Amino acid sequence: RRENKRRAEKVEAAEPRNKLPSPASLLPTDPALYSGSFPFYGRPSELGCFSLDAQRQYHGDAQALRYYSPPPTNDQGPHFDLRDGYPDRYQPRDEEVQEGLDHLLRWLLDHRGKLEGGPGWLAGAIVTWRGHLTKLLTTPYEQQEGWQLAASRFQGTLYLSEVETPAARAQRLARPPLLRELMYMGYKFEQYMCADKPGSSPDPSGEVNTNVAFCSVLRSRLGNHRLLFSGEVDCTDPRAPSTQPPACYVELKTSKEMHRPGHWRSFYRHKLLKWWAQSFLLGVPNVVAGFRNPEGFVCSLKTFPTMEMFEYVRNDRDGWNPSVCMNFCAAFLSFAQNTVVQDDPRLVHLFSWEPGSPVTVSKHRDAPYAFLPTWYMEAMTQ
Ligand code: 0WD
Ligand code: CA
Repeated sequence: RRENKRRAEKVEAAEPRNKLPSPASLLPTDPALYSGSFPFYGRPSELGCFSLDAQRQYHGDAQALRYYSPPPTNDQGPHFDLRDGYPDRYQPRDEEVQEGLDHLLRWLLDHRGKLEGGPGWLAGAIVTWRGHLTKLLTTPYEQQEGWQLAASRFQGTLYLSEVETPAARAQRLARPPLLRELMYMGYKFEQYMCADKPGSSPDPSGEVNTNVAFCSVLRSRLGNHRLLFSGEVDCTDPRAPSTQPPACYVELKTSKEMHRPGHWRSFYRHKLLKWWAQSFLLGVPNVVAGFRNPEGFVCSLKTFPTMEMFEYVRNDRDGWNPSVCMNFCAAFLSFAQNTVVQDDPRLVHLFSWEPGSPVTVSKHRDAPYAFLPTWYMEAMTQ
C-alpha cells in the first residue's frame, strides 16, 4: 500500500499539470481481475437521518419517512394505475440543480462533534452518496453508461461526488416523453405502497413531489476503508422482524411484467444486479417489486430478499458475482486514496470511466469541478 502511494506521488510529480494519463493512473475494470473471495464489508449502522421537503429544504429529522403499507393479500391482488395523476399531479424535482454532496455535508456539519470514534474517525473516512457506491459496485458488469466521480481530500477525509457526464446530460435534456412518464410511474408506485403514518393507509389522491426525500446516514467499512454515506430510503416497515434501521427499511421498485423465461433471465442478470448493489450497501433487507403491464397497471407484487438475489444468477455463466462488485469497489477506493494525496479542497481529481475502458484520472483546480461548498469548509476550519 505504501508502495502504491509512493508510485502515485511520483506520477503526480512527473506529469504535466492537468493530466496524468500514465499507466500507473489507470484502473482496469474487467470482472476476471476481481473474482477473489468476498472482502470484509461491515454491517452498515445508521448514524442519523435527514429529510428534504416539498421545496427541497433540508430538515434534520425523519419527517419525510413513510411507512410500508402493502394492499391486503386476501383479495385478488393490486390494481394500481401508475399513470394516474400524470402530468397534472406531478411536481418533479428541478434536475438542473446539481446538489453535489450538500445535504449530506449539512448533516455532517451538524453532527461532526458527536461522531463515534471522535474527530479522528472522520479524518480517515470516505464520504459520499450511496448511489455513487452503487455505480462503483456495478462497474465491472456495466456496458452502457459511464460515470465521472470528482474527489477531494479535506482535513484527511476523502470526499467523492458524482459529476454528470456530457452524455448523461444530453440524454437527460432529450429524455423522450414516454421515459418521463415511466419515471413518474416509479414514484406513483411508492405512493400506492406507503402511508404517512404507521398503521394508516396510502392516499394516492395527492400529488407526487419528487423533491421530498428521506435519507439515512450510515457508517460501514469495506476492506480497510471506513465509509460514511447517505442514501434515500423509500419507507420503513412497522411490522418488520427488526425495528432497528436499516433492517426495517424497504426498497420499492417497478419493472415490466414478464411472461417468458428469457425475460426473467435478463431481469436477473441486469436489473437484479442494480437492485442488489443499491440495497446491499445500505443494509436494506427486502426489495418489493411491482410488475406493471403494458397499460401501466401493477397487478402483481414480489418481494426479493437482498441476500437471496445472487441465487438467481449463481449458476449462470453470464450472471454477476457480488465478490467481483465489492472487490472492484475496494480497489477503486484504494486507487482513489492513493491518487488524491494532497489535502486541498480546491484540488479535484476527476475519475472517469466508460464501458470497455479502464478508469482514468485528470487533475483540476477550482471551478467548475471543486465541489466542497465554502460554508462547509469555513465551518469545518473553525
Ligand atoms: O445531484 C446529484 N448528482 C445526485 C443527487 C445524484 C444522485 C443522488 N442525488 C441525491 C438525490 O438528491 C437524493 O436525495 O441523493 C439522494 C439519493 O441518494 P442515493 O440514495 O445515494 O441515490 P440512489 O441510490 O441512486 O437513488 C435512490 C433513490 C432513487 O430511487 P430508485 O428506486 O429510482 O433507485 O433516490 C432517488 C430515486 O427515487 N433519486 C433521486 N432523486 C432526486 N434526484 C436522484 C436525483 N438526482 N437520484 C436518485
Ligand atoms: Ca425506489
